[in-house]
Amino acid sequence: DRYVVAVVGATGAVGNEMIAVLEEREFPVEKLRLFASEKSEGKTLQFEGSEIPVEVLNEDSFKGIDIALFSAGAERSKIWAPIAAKSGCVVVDNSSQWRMEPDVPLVVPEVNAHDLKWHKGIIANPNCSTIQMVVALKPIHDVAKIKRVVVTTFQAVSGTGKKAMDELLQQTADLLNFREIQKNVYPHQIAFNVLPHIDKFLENGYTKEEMKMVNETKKIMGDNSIKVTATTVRVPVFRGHSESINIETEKKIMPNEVRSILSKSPGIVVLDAPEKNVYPLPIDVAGKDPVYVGRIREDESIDNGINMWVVSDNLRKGAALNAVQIAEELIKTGNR
Ligand code: 11C
Repeated sequence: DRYVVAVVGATGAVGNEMIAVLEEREFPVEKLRLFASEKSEGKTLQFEGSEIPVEVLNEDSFKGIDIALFSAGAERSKIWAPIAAKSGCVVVDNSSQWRMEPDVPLVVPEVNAHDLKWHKGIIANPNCSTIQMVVALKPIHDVAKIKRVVVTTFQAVSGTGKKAMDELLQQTADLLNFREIQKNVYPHQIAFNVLPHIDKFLENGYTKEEMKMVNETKKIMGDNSIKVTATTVRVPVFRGHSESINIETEKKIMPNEVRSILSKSPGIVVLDAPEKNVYPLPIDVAGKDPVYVGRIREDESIDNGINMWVVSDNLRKGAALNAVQIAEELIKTGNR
């Protein structure tokens, strides 16, 4: 069987990656339709050797489309995902719009593919920093039950989108040429700096990004008892989010066992040979699919604790790849 597939938000950083991932994984595409805002009308994008026109959405756009991958922001998803679902299309939505709705599954296939069976037309793709964390947490949770997670992230500017990638490049060039820098995307200079601020601040003093990591983790893992606290930080890296993760478990688990379990788990590559300076780096994982884990060691300050360092390409596993894997799983299990 082949499917009519749409990418909504096709010209964005994630949309571009979705098209590339569909092609690379030889997703059974009968026809690909590409949608973006008016300013991209008239553009074409390459897919499997042909030029596909970029269209603007209207009420009838989804007729005949089987699967739509959305990455056009929460506002557009709010309006268009229900319209798409109503016309019989299954939506995999990369925005934050539907993630915490009780009747919308929030899925990372390695962790909770089983939740796909109760979808009602919309499936949410989690936040990038949450996806790579839960891929690494789940195998540990299954054997030692995680009680609490303390995570600090080091997130690439591509998480914000193309404009932020341009801003990092431009600021770097300007600084090296002794020119004034422009700040449009972030409230502070991002080149040669780190910003402890991702997304909006909330009443509780945390950012939305931090609370996504708290709430989405519980929903994906299907366990509300896991306590999570997060500090999310933007760093001058183009691609690849890094995370320092501290885990407290109910059952004692030693670093060697964690290494052995993770290296057998789907979607994970363990890179952990500190004596040879081997540990995951964003510069090495850009463009790659797995979640990489290293620096696995005991937290000696508590009875049952593990520290680890987790890096993955935020545009691949953190967004486009996870969305395409959801679509593959839907097909495989007959839930499309
Ligand atoms: C970032 N995690 O790196 C964000 C991007 O909820 O899908 C993704 C935001 C989201 O800025």
